[in-house]
Amino acid sequence: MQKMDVSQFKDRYKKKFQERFAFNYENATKQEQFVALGHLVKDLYSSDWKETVDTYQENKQKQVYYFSMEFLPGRMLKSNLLNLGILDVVQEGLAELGLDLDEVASGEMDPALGNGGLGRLASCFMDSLASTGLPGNGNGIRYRYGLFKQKFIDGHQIELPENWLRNGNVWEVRRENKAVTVRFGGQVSLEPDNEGNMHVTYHNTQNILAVPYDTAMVGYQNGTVNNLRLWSAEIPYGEEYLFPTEEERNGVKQITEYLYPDDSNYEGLLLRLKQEYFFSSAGVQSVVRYFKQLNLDWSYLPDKIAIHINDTHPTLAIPELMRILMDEEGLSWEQAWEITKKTISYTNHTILQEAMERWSIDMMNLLLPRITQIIMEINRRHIEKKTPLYGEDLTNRTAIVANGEIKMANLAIIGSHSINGVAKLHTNILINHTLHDFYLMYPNKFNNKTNGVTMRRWLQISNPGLTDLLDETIGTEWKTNANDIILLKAYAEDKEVLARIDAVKLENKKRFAKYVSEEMDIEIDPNAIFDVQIKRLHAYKRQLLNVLHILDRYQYIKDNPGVDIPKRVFIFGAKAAPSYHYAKQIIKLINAIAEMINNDSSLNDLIKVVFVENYGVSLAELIIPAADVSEQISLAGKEASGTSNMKLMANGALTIATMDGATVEIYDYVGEENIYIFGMSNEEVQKLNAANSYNSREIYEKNPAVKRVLNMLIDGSIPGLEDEGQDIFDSLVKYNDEYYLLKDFDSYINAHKQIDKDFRNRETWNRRALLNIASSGPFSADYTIERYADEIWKLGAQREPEDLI
Ligand code: GLG
Repeated sequence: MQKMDVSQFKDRYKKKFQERFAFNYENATKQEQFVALGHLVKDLYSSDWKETVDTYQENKQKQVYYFSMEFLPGRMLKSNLLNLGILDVVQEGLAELGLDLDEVASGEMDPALGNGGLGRLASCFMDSLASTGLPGNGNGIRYRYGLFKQKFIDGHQIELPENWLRNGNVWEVRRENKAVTVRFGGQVSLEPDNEGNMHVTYHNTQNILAVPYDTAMVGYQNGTVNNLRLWSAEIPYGEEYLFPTEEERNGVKQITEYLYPDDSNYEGLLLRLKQEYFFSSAGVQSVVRYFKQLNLDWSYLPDKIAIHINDTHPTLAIPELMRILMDEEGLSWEQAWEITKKTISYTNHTILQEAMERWSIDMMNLLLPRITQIIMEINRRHIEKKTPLYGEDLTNRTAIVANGEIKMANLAIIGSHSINGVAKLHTNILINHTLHDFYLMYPNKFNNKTNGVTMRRWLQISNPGLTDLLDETIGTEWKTNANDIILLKAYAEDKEVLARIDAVKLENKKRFAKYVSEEMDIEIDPNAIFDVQIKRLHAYKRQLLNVLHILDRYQYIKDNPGVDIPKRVFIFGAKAAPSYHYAKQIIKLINAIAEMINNDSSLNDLIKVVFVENYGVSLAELIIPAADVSEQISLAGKEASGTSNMKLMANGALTIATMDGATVEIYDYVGEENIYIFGMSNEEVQKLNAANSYNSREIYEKNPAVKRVLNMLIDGSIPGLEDEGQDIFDSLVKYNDEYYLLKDFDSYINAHKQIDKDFRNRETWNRRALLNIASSGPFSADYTIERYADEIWKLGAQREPEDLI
């Protein structure tokens, strides 16, 4: 890309604006100002985009296709500017034109095409693939409506449609000439031709056109621009098609209409199965079409293509690739199977049983008769081959088909060459428990790839103050080599640097406090401890434990008027799946205690509760740099990895946590003095489960603090609660507290008391914040992605920046 100075930028921007809108930028809305800038930015990377794609093809480089039902990219303007190396120029140029970059940037919609960690991880990976110069593409769904927009009415969560495309989407390019057809329903028959070869014929299928929309994934100042391809379902056109009825039109439109709003919780509906096959089939077809242009023998497919399936949602890519290789390209079962296994790899993101996808065979057969035949045959051969080796019991436990259902994780493991967990602890749990039978069969397929986050969005863009501090102390190498952040350790005793860490944090807290004041009409003190829990609302993540601590603290302050403890602001951001009743009750509870506490002047502002509405990537960018304390309090063994834990650490928050997910690795890097660990370990949880002796009512009866806090839920102390108080109380006392909150209560409260004490000593606290920042480098997604590339995808040689100039 050609470099541009401030005055060139201003000229181009004015011209671009005029061309698009035929009036002056000064009279425009933020959204219009953004659109013009977006188009200008797109012009800047378009030649690199084309060149990257061409080069991959000319060099016949091996490419990876990351199949994911969810992507959560966040607003793309600043990320593109940063990666193109023109963030400063544009900021300055806009300022000279009387515009503020942040304002203009807020004119962009934040596409919520994902639920939480899994979708955001996919987007961090897209950024890292391009930024490390690796040939990697995304493959997903262009949902017409993203994840619902959350509103609170009387403290209850209300879901509104998120029409993110209403003003168009600057970044995408519709590629109608690359469309493919995806078939549903009908019947299949196998018929011999004149030479006796079998042919598959389809009858009465519903044919749907999958149209790709491509979005550039711009690498960090390296000239690489990769592709994210999202598919949209449309009615096929052409003379062979009659004009569709309204019902047919709606049926087609529905497929890519909206994102399923469940996180770690699986909802089995026909439409979801359609979505899964739709984007898996379209993706595989387009990959195969690309491979055919290379004019190589089919056996080279795994040398040129890697397909990664992000959780089990895209597992139908396995039978789909088999189908294409056999039915359309005439390969034998054995050839197709070898190629498929070598091409595909799979990541598991959760061990929660309710999240394990299973589809009824009948439903699958109705919708995808040929795919079902192939799955049944994969299963038959698996059982036939493995039973003599491993015996009937073990082999049957690994069957893909059982009790009238198809188990997607089993298919994903059997039909791929690699399965990885997302943190060391999680991978160990997969190996030793959840997928132990498979581990006995295929020990070499199992590996760990601890998650990572892109430091570009989560540090450089969201925390410019800290970025400057790093640049001025340790230089700028860390931006391309995040491990360099460790150099900051050398400043741990430097009082000036520690004071700056404090000042940067205070600025970020003021920025968030301003948002809270303007949007929520709550005044919070930037000098208070900002205690943050941001993640989907789920019982296993134990937001309720956080609530119990708040209530305990409330009681303590009430009992001790004038007590001298640091102020705390408890900050929550969380959406609940619309059908997850209990999670929604907890949302109501948090809002009710916020209402009670924030309006109680006798508390002297010692506690405030802020529950932001509609938490998503953009709000995370505002909250994370302002956090002092990071809450990672899931029941040990339940959170596969977590990724907000890494972002918060990199921004200098201290973690209060159970030994769960990737937090265990955070502990290893940062050391026990710089983190607050509490509660049961995974082994202790396992033991307690096995002993079957847990009695939450006994804790309630014997522990006065617990009793007092829980009674608040049912004795009318919290205004505005209806059934929620009783239901939540019952979940903890009557139904034996499934996630062991009461068991971990005391040690959690004690850890918080320690935080109160430690926060008082500013210098020590800042030193520990510094050590957290300094230890966060290994969690850069650049390293994670390099490990995927080397160990799973075997991407081999890559373009060097010198080749690109
Ligand atoms: C999952 C897990 C998280 C994990 C994320 C990305 O629950 O612990 O960090 O994937 O691997 N469903 C998720 O968000």
